[in-house]
Amino acid sequence: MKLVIAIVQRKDANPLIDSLMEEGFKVTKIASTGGFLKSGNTTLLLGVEEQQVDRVISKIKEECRRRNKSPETDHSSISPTEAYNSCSDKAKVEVSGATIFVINIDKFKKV
Ligand code: 2BA
Repeated sequence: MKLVIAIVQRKDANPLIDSLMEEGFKVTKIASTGGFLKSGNTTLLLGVEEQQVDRVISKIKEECRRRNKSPETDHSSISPTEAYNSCSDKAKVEVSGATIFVINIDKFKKV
C-alpha cells in the first residue's frame, strides 16, 4: 500500500476531491500553507493500492493547473512603490498544479 501526499492549489482542491471520490478513492483534505508564498494551499492524503497510484496521479494532472502567483506582502509596512513592485509580474512565481509525494506504508489499520 502507498500513501499519496499531494499539495495542490486551493482552487483545484474540491473539483479534484470530487473526481477522486467518484472513482472510489478515499481522501483526507488538510488546510496547509506554503512556506514561500505564505498563502493557503491544500494537502490531500490518499491511502491506495500500489497499482492505483498512477490513476491518482493522472486524476491530479487532469484537475490541477499551473498558475503564476505573487508572494503575499504586508503592504502596511512598505512604501507605495515597494507595494506596487511586489504586485508586478516580476514578483510572480509559477506554482505547480501539484507537488506529489508517494510513500510506502508499512502498516495500515483501522481500529
Ligand atoms: P510555497 O512554498 O508557497 O511555494 C510556492 C512557489 O514558490 C513554488 O511552487 C515555487 O515556484 C516558488 N518557490 C518556492 N520556494 C522558493 C524559493 N526558495 N525561491 C524562489 N521561489 C520559490 P511549487 O514548487 O510548485 O510549490 C508549491 C507548494 O508545494 C509550495 O508552496 C509548498 O507548499 C509545496 N512544496 C513544494 N515543494 C515541496 C517540498 N519539497 N517539500 C514540501 N512542500 C513542498
